[in-house]
Amino acid sequence: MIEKYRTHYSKDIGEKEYNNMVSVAGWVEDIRNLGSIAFVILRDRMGTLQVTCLKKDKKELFEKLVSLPRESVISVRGVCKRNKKVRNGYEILPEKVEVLSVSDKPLPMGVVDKTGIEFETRFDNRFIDLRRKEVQAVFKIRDKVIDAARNFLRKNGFIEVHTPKIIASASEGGTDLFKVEYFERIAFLAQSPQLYKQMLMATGLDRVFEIAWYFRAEKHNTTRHLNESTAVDIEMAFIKDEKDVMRVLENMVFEIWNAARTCEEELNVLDIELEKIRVPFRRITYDDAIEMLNEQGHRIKWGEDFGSKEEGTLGRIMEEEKKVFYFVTNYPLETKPFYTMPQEDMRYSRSFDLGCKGLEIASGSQRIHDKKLLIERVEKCGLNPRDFESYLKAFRYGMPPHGGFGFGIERFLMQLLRLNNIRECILFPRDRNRLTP
Ligand code: AMO
Repeated sequence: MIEKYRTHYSKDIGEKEYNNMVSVAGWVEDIRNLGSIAFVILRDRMGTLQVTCLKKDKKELFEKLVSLPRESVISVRGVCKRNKKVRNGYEILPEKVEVLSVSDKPLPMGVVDKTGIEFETRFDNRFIDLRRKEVQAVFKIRDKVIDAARNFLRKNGFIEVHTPKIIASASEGGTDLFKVEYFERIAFLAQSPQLYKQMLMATGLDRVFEIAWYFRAEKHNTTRHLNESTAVDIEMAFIKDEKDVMRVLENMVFEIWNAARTCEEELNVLDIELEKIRVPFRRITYDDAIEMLNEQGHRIKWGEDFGSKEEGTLGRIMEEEKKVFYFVTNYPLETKPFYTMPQEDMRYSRSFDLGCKGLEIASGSQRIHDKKLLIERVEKCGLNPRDFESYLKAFRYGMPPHGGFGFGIERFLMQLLRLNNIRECILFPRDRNRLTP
């Protein structure tokens, strides 16, 4: 690696660099000025290293270093010396220091200070928050997880697509839509790629996925909701029923969980040990789930959706069975969106949710592919088929049986990494109160 300001990262330096010149660059994490000697802790994306400057040898450099405010960005060229007393076994004796950016003081928040920093302060200064290694660890694992999902899906014949985010009609029902001024008309931000991924099933592409954005104007400001979130969305054609889709989902989750388990360094930073999981995941019908919940003192009536309390209880019951993931299947038709395939009795649907330790992290279903039935369901759900004309058209000229799921990336990460606020899992969260940074 040769960059203009650096030849090595802190971590790349080993025996073969000892007594040689290296260039390193990064943020000044800490400066200790002992009068005749100064220690500068420099942080780069791999870790930290120590720059040691003796006043009697390098008076000018010494003054330059000790006068720097913390978090300034510098590049240091110097000789690397073995030193067993320093944490990484070496130190850099500077010959040249270039100051690339001087930080303002005081800092709005510390990077290494152990004292608790207020949640809002952290998110007001997210670029600094993201300098902290436990925060970076979340995003390194997130990258690994998304990469593993992509690889898994591609291996299984899915191609990656990108569908419009400015749309004309609701994909998940009429409420929770963000309006957008679209020239002379009103448009909406997509709640999900639902309608488009289904339309793609009429093209012969057969298996598609999208790392998608969801925009939802949900007013509740909770630790598990974002107004802008991401998901792995898939749609697949020629399925027998929703069970084919569930198999893809559980195998994808199995692979990404195992990919996350290889992030040893990041998991260590977060002090997390990830247990082994097994497929297939436990399947519970909605009716059985109600029974289990009501036995635990809940009072759910048939036809009601589960709230966070019920989800939590279900998670605890599953934990006793040592199940991290579990499907809830066969939901009443009326709890699910218009595109969901009904069972023959028209009471239940061919749908499922995937729970993880008490939180819904994904949902999916077989879809209706019969145009007549679809229009009936649109109307039954209080929507106007005319608002869905371009979507419904795709069902008129040959639409195979199909199904898919939406898997919430932040929700999954939150459960994987035992974080208690979903905002930790997205770089710049959007919620009811936060639109910046
Ligand atoms: P659903 O609305 O259940 O289904 O969303 C799928 C998954 O996306 C995540 N999710 C959210 N995460 C954070 N904040 C939110 N506001 C939020 N809303 C949803 C959850 C959820 O399980 N079109 C269907 C999917 C499909 O059938 O293919 C859909 O959007 O993890």
